[in-house]
Amino acid sequence: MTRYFPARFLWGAATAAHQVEGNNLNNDWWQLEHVAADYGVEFSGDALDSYHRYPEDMQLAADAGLTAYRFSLEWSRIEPSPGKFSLAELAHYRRMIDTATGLGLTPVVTLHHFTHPIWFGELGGWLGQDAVRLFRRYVEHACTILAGVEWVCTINEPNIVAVNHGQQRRVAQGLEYQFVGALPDAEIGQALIAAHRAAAPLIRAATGAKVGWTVANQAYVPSPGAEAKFDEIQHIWEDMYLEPARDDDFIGVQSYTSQLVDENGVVPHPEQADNTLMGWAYRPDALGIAVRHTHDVVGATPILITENGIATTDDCQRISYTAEALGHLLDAIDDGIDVRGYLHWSLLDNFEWGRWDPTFGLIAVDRTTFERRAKPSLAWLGQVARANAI
Ligand code: IFM
Repeated sequence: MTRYFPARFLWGAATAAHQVEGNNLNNDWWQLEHVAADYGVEFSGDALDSYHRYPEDMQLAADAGLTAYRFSLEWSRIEPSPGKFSLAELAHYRRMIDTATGLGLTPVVTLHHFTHPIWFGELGGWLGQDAVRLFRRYVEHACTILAGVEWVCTINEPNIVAVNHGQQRRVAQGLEYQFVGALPDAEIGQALIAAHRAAAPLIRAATGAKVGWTVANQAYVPSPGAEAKFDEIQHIWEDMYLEPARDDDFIGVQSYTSQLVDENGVVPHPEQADNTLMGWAYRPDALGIAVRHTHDVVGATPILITENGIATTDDCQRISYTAEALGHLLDAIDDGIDVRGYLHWSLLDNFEWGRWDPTFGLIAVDRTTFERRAKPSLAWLGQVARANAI
């Protein structure tokens, strides 16, 4: 049976600057990659050289039939030192927007995707006294190149930022890095919420774009009797970041897997043969759980799937995972949830934050020649986009 998606549904793929551009020398991740190299953290280096090759990346997406491309601006390029803005870098990102639009791809622009300039970290990062004002000032300058952009995400996965920066904070306090079971740091989370709340109205006023942020949904499921712990975990992990979206134009749902919560908290997922290359459970149904939970919290705010995908070397598995996830998404849409589009993670096999082996891409890249090779899943998703149906 053919099942259709709503009219004007966006079909696209997503990337983030640091994961594809290369040579982002001036951000905290580049710094971390050097400091943590002895612990097995890999370098982003040239990444995929998408800083120069983005027209080819976008062309491949458009030729396949996709209608949207989500990418991020790199704050550390735009504001290399405090208060000094690069007009050339702003012009670079404007060219990306124009290239996407020229190819028939709706740009979905993220202003902050995990990285920040080294100087921002030196001023205390998200807990620095001036963090919100500094982010707002960067956003003000970013707005100068956003005319005509319809979708703007302020901050990507603030809940994961709060986990990562929370860990850095623990280490700075002389505590151990928690490899398992780390929770988002609620104080950092509150700073991110304040930054989002300061930036969103500004972007709306300056550009008329739809503004929202994107939350990493865990699709938590309670084990019997663990409802109280489940509520606590869900609030600290997700709901405190979803609640501000009630005032937004959309909420970005990012979903990969699902996890159980018992009376002790999130149950670590065991090693299993069908785990993805991230070590996550193979759970295409997570997208449906994530969308429904998001809807329960945000109410009428429209949903955009800003990330969903799988790290695998088996492209047939990528297609099956995505097909099944889209089926669950359609079930939620059929139940009346307002979903505006689906952006696959990721367009390219990219730098997975310290690792190169988890391949999420619809396109493989030779990292010595930078040659792009579209995988069958790109053509498959393009066909779904053209038919607007599965
Ligand atoms: O690669 C990341 C992305 O940067 C943010 N969301 C999850 C993806 C897969 O881990």
